[in-house]
Amino acid sequence: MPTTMSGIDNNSIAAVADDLNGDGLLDLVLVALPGNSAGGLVKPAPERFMDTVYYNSGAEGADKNHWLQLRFSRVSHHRLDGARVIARNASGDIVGTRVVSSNHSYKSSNAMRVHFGLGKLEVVSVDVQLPNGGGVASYPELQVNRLWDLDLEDEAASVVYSRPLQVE
Ligand SMILES: [Ca+2]
Repeated sequence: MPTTMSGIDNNSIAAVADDLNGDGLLDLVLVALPGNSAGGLVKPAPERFMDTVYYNSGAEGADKNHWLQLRFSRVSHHRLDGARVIARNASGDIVGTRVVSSNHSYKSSNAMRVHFGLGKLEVVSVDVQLPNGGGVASYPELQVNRLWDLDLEDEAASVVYSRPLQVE
């Protein structure tokens, strides 16, 4: 997307995408570190040190689509790191795959949860496959537009928060 459309004009060195305000739209945090590439020889202008947060307004239609966010409990971060999360529709077709990690960008980290953009789907099933033979936990019929907490010990799912589905 051209920066003239997105409004993103920052020369940042690191970025994290996460839903900061719980509306189901991924937001963007850009971290400025201008001295990193100048080797300390050039003194960057003060405004180049400003980090930037871009909240996703959904103005291009993303706010009409459904989403699912998952966080994980009763599992250590050590066991969770690298887990593969697979979302399927009612027919069993894979509609998305994510890998749980706290590190998706250079010099940054993020929460160990996952986000799926799901178009108009209203229900998905999810399998969480832990790395190194750690087992698979399955969660059938998760309603979308919710942040779910998935208990990986008991294979129980509970809603942390939800947003109403958009009616067209
Ligand atoms: Ca958001």
